[in-house]
Amino acid sequence: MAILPIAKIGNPVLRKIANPVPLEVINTPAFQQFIDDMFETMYENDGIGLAAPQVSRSEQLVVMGCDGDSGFPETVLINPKIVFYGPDQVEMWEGCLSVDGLRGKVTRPSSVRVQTLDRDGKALDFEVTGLYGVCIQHEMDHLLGKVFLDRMDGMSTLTQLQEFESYWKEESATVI
Ligand code: GNR
Ligand code: NI
Repeated sequence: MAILPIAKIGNPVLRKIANPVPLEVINTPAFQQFIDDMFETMYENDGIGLAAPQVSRSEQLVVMGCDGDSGFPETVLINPKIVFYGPDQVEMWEGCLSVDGLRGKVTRPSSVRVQTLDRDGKALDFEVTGLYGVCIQHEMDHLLGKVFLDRMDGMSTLTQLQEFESYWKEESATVI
């Protein structure tokens, strides 16, 4: 197991389009170890999701997981695609391990249908809503070279963490 260094905004790897993972790679010990390292790195940094470009690997791999009321199960996405966006929108405060100390409000579709491979290379097709849906969209944006700042309507809700705790945590629908 290993905790991997997180690429921060300004690192060009965060702006690249990630490469698909070749099917024959998924079941190799090295790739399975990398998935475990991604989970360890995500938990060490108190994140609820982590995309491979954030650890400087430009590959279409995401790990996610969140305990608690609005939480969701541990999830691995390999070569994921969003095949349907629901009609409704949801606004949520977002943060990013690659954008230290900032929060901002982002409006996104409230439900998405995802087709992906899991960590065994098995095809999955499911629909997600709530924090799970928002997090999936945030992570899949990383595979496109996008961060949540790019998805904000403007910079007027951009907030330093300390000010977020003072002024916005209560009204925030989610736990970051
Ligand atoms: O830990 C994270 N919290 C979070 C909160 C709201 C919306 C998205 C996220 S993802 C983020 C971890 C991260 O940067 N993943 O790429
Ligand atoms: Ni992020």
